[in-house]
Amino acid sequence: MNIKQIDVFQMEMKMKTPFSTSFGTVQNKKFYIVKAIDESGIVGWGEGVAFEAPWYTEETVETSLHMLEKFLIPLVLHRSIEHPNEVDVLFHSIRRNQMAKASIEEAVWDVYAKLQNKSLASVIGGTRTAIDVGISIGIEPTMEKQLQVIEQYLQLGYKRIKIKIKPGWDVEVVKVIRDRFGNIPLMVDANSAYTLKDILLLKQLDPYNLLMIEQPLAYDDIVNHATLQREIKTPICLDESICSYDDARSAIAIGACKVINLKIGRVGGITQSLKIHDLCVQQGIDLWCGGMLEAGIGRAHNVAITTLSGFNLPGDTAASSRYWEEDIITPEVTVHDGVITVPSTPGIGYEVDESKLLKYCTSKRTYK
Ligand code: OSB
Ligand code: MG
Repeated sequence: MNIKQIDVFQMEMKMKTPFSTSFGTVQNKKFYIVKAIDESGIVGWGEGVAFEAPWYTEETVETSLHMLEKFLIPLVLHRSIEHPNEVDVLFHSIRRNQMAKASIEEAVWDVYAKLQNKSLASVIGGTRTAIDVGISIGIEPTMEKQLQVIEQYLQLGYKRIKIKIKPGWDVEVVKVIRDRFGNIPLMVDANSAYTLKDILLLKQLDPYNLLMIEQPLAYDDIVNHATLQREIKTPICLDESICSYDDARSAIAIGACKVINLKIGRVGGITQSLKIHDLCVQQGIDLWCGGMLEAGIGRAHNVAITTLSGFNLPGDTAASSRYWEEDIITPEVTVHDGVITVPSTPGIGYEVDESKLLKYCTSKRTYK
């Protein structure tokens, strides 16, 4: 491979409904798409998953664009690359900025798979032809609305319900959901809204048989998660705390989590994701693929990574229509009875509809 041109499309797409967590609400989603074109004319796609503001990790759309233009694109452009793993090596001299790195690395993986005429899923060693999915539901303005939304997605067949919690919206909400829906597969995600002082409160979740509690404590605090896990029965899943293979290794070594939510962007790309996947398999840690409210390209990459055998729990990769009036890929990602059928066509397996891409594009830059 030799990437001769990279286009970066800044995008703005309005979500059908706002999505709220303990730290922020997203509706008008700003993000960007990376298009990499190889010397043979093959096109690969990646999606930047940083948000506009740094409430989830430190990256933003603007920091990603800066890193791409000043550092990452120059490292990749016009370089002969045998395998996408080399992109990860090229980026070693650059600290963090995982989402920026992942967006371009994804595009190179897509080119690579298309050059082999194979699906991205098969190129990375994925074996599943269908993946089970759950749904992540934001904090709703009222309990009644929250229950309605849960009911709607249960009827659509989603295999696991995840709700967001924060202080003042936690134990009681779980109790009401259990009373209404019985023993459905249910989990909660705190997005770092608690501290160790809340240990007694978090213990009150134990009787509700939750699949897990996701990221209860600070994003940069693996040690206290280990302390908390010794005190509570509910398995802890880490999201924000795991930004690299070493984070995963450390967290597992000290017992800070029993489950990992993997997001390709948060860990710096597919090569790193594969390493973390293999580590989880080897260490017996449950693994599933999280989401960043992606449009179709990011969603397609999530589908591909989830075909690896270590992804043993339903992820957050819901249907395109859960987020968007129209997505920028054809076909859109669809869910039937809680299952996504994995495409077997080359690369990410979905076509990018460039007219829709341009419809939601607010500015475009070309690097060559
Ligand atoms: O914590 O997993 C999270 C959305 C935005 C930021 C962080 C998170 C989420 C979700 C939704 O839970 C995942 C999705 O449906 O894409
Ligand atoms: Mg989370």
